[in-house]
Amino acid sequence: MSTAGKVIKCKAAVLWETHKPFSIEDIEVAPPKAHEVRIKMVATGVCRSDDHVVSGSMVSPFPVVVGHEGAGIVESVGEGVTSVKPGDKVIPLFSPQCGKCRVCKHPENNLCIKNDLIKPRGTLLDGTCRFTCRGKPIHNFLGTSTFSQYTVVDEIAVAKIDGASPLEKVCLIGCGFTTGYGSAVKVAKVTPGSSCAVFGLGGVGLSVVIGCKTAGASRIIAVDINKDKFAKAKELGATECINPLDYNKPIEEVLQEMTDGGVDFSFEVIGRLDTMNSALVSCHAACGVSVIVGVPPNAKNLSVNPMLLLLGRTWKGAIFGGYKSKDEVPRLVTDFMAEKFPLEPLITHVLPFEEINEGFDLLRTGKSIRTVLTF
Ligand code: PAD
Ligand code: ZN
Ligand code: ZN
Repeated sequence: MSTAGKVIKCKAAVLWETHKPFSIEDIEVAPPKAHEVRIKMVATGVCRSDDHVVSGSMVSPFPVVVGHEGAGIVESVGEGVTSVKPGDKVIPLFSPQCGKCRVCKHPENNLCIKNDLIKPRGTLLDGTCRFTCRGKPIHNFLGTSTFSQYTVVDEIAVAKIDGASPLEKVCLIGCGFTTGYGSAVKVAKVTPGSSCAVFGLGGVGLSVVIGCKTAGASRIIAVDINKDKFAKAKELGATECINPLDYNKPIEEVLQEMTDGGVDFSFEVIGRLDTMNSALVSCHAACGVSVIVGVPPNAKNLSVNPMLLLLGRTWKGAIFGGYKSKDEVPRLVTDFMAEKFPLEPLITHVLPFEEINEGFDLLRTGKSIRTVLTF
């Protein structure tokens, strides 16, 4: 029996407040309104950005259904939807692409003004949510909310992908992989023969490593305080792995000494102010480029000596690897299917959705790279 046009009762992981576990609840998911799409989720990755909401370092209205690295199948569409239809395999886009705003029209940039990242409303574009639980409206997260058996997204925040793609793998293209890979190949524009330093070897940092290798970097120095991450980093292309805890001087000095004054490209993929500074200083003073990928703690400032930039360094950052999501996500899925890059090494754990709290424990204790939750 078709569920189109009806309220769907299903399970979702609701976060009622910060610093609390996810609570698997029975929720109602309203049908999609005009220009919206309701998706049956099949798989979703656990990303540190979701945990930033739990810890309060990323601001979101509560209660909320988080999750933003998912893949699923369209269940029904609202009026006026033309780019996807029921039965299509899709990836929700936490960084949407309206195609009409100043940024969407800019050839190089990607943070569409319709995003819900900068001043989070916790709603869809029309200012309301489609989730209710125990009679209360539940907020959206980044317009995606993938920690639910069903979710509703705006049409500008969903990409149709290859019907043959394995959703329990390509869900990583919804955030971690694309963010890291694009930060190397598209944002930094890593060049053949160059030297790179990657700070933080989680799912996103290791995807930066894959991007640096694809771009032909000759030295990829992986930096992490958890040495258990080094084997995977080497497998994916790191040429050296260093642990800041093994040195009695700042890691930026170690990197400068290792690379004749500093690397060509450095990446901060942790989300800490001190490592953002270290990554900046570890790239070459005159010709280095440093990219911020990690999400910094809310409302915290970094004090930087302008001399660090005056000498010629470039300091930049990007959301979602600089990719225009609706255009590029289907292409990245096609590239994965053509074996242009791997996703499997990033997936260390697969758990049933109901074990979401175990998935977050694995992330917090540094035991996982990516945990994929399946519905
Ligand atoms: P993760 O927690 O899996 O990986 C972080 C890694 O950093 C771990 O291996 C840690 O051991 C390591 N680490 C922690 N502290 C230090 C330190 N002081 N020095 C060196 N290494 C350290 O996270 P992730 O890979 O899922 O995400 C990484 C960051 O990227 C995080 O801040 C997340 O919010 C951000 C992110 N940004 C975007 C974007 O669009 N810019 C998208 C997705 C994630
Ligand atoms: Zn736009
Ligand atoms: Zn993410």
